[in-house]
Amino acid sequence: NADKQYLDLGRKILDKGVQKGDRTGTGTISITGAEMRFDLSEGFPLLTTKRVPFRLIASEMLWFIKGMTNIRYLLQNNNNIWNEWAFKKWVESDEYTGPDMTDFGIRSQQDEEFNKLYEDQMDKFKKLVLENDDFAEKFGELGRVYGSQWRNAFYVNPDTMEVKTIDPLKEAIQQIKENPTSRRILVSSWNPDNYKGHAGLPCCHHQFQFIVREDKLDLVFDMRSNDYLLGLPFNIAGYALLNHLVAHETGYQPGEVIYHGKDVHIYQNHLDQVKEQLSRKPKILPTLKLNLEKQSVFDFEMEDLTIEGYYPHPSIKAPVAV
Ligand code: DHF
Ligand code: TMP
Repeated sequence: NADKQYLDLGRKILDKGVQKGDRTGTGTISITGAEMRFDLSEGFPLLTTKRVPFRLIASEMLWFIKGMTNIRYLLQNNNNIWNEWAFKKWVESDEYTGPDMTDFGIRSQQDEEFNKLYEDQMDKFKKLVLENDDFAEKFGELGRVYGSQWRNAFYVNPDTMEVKTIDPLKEAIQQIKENPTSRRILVSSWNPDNYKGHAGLPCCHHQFQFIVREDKLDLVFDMRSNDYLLGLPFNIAGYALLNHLVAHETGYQPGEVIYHGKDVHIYQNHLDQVKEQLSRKPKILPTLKLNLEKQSVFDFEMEDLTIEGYYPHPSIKAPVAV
């Protein structure tokens, strides 16, 4: 069961994890290395021990699949999960003239007065991204995040030093169709220059691989760094959705989704929420319905994806570390 594995991992982090500072200044409890396996024939792994918003997971996944890296599409779908990382670029730029937003992530949690200023600026930011094309192009853009790595990667030909582009997701799907025994069907989003800040946030789920097993398609995904409470439930369901879509196009049954976590952590300000979730009993998993009239992974839109039979425990609110 998906929830059971997820909760067991949470217990393990609380039990065995070490306290660790982190980039965001929040502090975490962290373990190194974890695996979970989700057999998609047992149901769609959208956790039931808290409500996980499928609509946000689906629009984020379509955003990746369509090769987009600008948050405008997400905002058009009422999806706010990437706002902070685009906002950060704006408030750190010369063009920003509002009140100082240094460390807005932490300060908005600690200082109510500041939080009001922050929310005003964030509203203004969202409106600009939605309504002003020039602004959106400049500040809605997250750079070389998933969409560009999946659909528009580039590499240098070592002999000529010529730069070439490639569509890794399309290539991977092609390989599944033409060369199903291949052990090289892999899409990677990690670039050696990630330290130089070309991505709004260097990719956390940084590679995935498809493996055909008899009549089934498995997907293994790797996460260099994983926020147990907020990110992980999205990541599991997101990759399960991707595997369903690719299996549908290539004519396989969706098999297993296998998770490999590396630095898997619980933020210090998520401990109460995690304990609340650990006290809950898993319920039956929902099912995913695809619009079967669509063939290609690249043609799916939000209205083609529905979740049925989802009766989760209530949602659990928690602040995201920026
Ligand atoms: N940074 C950190 N520190 N943790 C993350 O999980 C994370 N994830 C990112 C970008 N940066 C990150 C992209 N994915 C939420 C979930 C996934 C996600 C970003 C944010 C989140 O806040 N989820 C809330 C609901 C949000 C809403 O309803 O708008 C949740 O309760 O699941
Ligand atoms: P880092 O770049 O310092 O590792 O911070 C990234 C944080 O975001 C880290 O807590 C992991 C989390 N994260 C997820 O868990 N899942 C995701 O899909 C994304 C984008 C981020």
